Amino acid sequence: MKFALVIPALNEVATLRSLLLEITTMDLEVIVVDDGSTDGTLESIADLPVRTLRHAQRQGKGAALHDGLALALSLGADGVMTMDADGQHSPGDIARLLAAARQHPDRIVIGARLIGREHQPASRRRANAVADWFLSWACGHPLVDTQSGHRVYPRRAAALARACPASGFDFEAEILIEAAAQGINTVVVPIEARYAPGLRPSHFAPVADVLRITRLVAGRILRGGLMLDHLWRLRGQHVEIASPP
Ligand SMILES: Nc1nc2c(ncn2[C@@H]2O[C@H](COP(=O)(O)OP(=O)(O)O)[C@@H](O)[C@H]2O)c(=O)[nH]1
Ligand SMILES: [Mg+2]
Repeated sequence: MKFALVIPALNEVATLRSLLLEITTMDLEVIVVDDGSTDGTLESIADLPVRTLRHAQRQGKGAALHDGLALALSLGADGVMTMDADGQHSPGDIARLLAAARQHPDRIVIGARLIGREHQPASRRRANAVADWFLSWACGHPLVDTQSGHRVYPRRAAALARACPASGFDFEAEILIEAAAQGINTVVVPIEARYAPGLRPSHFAPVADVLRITRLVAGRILRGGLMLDHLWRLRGQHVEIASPP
């Protein structure tokens, strides 16, 4: 299978180059989508063998993923991995996520931050748990770490981005719901939650982004007539963890 890797980046000059130096040795078509960075992010990687897209102005993480996924598909990728640019995802996990994608070619692989969860700020952990619960409801199968940006989408799921207008951090929730509606399930690969000291503050706005995600998910549940059958289906089900390669 041929995989592409899409990295959305907003002002990541401090981390992106060293991240890419570890990745460009791998057999992956790497696509960086720069979202109107003003810190020289793109210039800092100009000599590296990666494809780049640039938005003149910030459009949001979802908008960046949209364009990256579309380019990956146009290059003929069978699956598309996504990964953050700020060093919170480790290149050391890439092989495990790809192995899970090969094992489960019809599922979305979620790199879920289950290792060292206690390092995640408590407020973010609570917000994630609430998001996981509502998204599991909307999708009709159990989910964990639905806000994780480290994933592998099979081609069929990546193509659903076209049906997902969300342009911010809500995109990653929307595509899970869209995929579930098409019968595409998920499988989890546990990864470490990395919160190094000195990390730049998150772009995730705790109130505005949580509201956006809640509105989106609640809207889908309401439009689906409350989806009580989904709640029923969730009873006794557990998240499926991919077996190690
Ligand atoms: N393209 C784009 N990327 C973004 C935006 N906000 C965040 N990102 C990227 O999305 C990833 C996750 O963002 P981050 O602020 O670290 O959020 P967190 O890790 O979920 O707290 C990083 O690679 C960022 O560069 C945005 O507005 N546009
Ligand atoms: Mg981050």
